[in-house]
Amino acid sequence: MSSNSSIEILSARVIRSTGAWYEIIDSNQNQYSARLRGKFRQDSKEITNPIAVGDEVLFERNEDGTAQIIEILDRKNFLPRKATHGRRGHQILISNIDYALVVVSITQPQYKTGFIDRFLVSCEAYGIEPIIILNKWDLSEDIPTDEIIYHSNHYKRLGYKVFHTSILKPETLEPLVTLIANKVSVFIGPSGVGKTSLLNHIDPTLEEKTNEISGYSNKGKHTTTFAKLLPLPFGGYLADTPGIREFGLYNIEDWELSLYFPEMIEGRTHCKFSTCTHIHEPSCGVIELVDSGLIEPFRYLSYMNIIESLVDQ
Ligand SMILES: Nc1nc2c(ncn2[C@@H]2O[C@H](COP(=O)(O)OP(=O)(O)OP(=O)(O)O)[C@@H](O)[C@H]2O)c(=O)[nH]1
Ligand SMILES: [Mg+2]
Ligand SMILES: [Zn+2]
Repeated sequence: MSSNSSIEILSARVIRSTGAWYEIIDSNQNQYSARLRGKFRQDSKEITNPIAVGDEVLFERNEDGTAQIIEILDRKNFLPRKATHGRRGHQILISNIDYALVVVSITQPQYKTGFIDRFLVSCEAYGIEPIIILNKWDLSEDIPTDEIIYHSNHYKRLGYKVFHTSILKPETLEPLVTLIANKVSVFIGPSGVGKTSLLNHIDPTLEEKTNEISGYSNKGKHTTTFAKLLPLPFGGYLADTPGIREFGLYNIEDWELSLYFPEMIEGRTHCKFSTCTHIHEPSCGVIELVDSGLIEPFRYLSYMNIIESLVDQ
């Protein structure tokens, strides 16, 4: 019906940011280079990048084939990271995520449950479903696996999906592919665990497109983004990120932390104090569960370590 396409308002997703320009893709897979409309104002002083990878936006087409972003739709969630170059506030690493794929390796480097738990807490706090990927499973022949399987089963009992993968065994990637089809997923996890390798094995055509990500982390300006969404051949998007040790936990009070440990949710309702931190308080429902063995010691240890790091912030 519209006779003048230049005033048509369309919607798209931001898949990449390079300073003033954004790459956006619409539902018909048309890609545009886009800029923010001049008079667009940033409402939040806390967030240093106004548009993030993953954002859904409304745009107009310009006559030269580029696009102008006129509105950012509400984000359903986002993962933050501290702003770089000593700036205050935080940047949005990526937004509107269905799954955070928390990748660790069973060896080389050996995972630490403390790291996994920090990632899980961050995801819980930011409203993103975390998926645990224990990678390099081909190396399990060389190492004892009892403890690894114990951890894996425990995370499953807590309600998390856990995948055992190896890039050398393509069949181990199939369940993961089924899960992420038509979803927006992001790999997070420490360096060297195999995030980029997994991505390349999930879709070999992505290899070239990810190369430009490496080396970003410490260079570039604060406007450089750290993630790019790659359209998957079977639908959906996947983003790689360079090794991230952890996400800062912003605006979380110590008494709130137990909300992000699924096994503490019920126990904390029996604490004497509503702001109980479950460390030293009397009549604590969570400590009772720890004492009776219903909360795993390794999980409670992670809890205590995270509480301590909150105090430092
Ligand atoms: N044996 C084995 N090696 C793997 C597997 N996955 C990845 N690797 C190797 O692990 C090393 C690191 O892999 P990357 O994919 O670069 O790791 P990354 O998580 O992307 O690391 P950063 O980009 O630094 O965050 C490479 O030498 C890979 O070949 C696996 O399933 N089994
Ligand atoms: Mg990588
Ligand atoms: Zn308590």
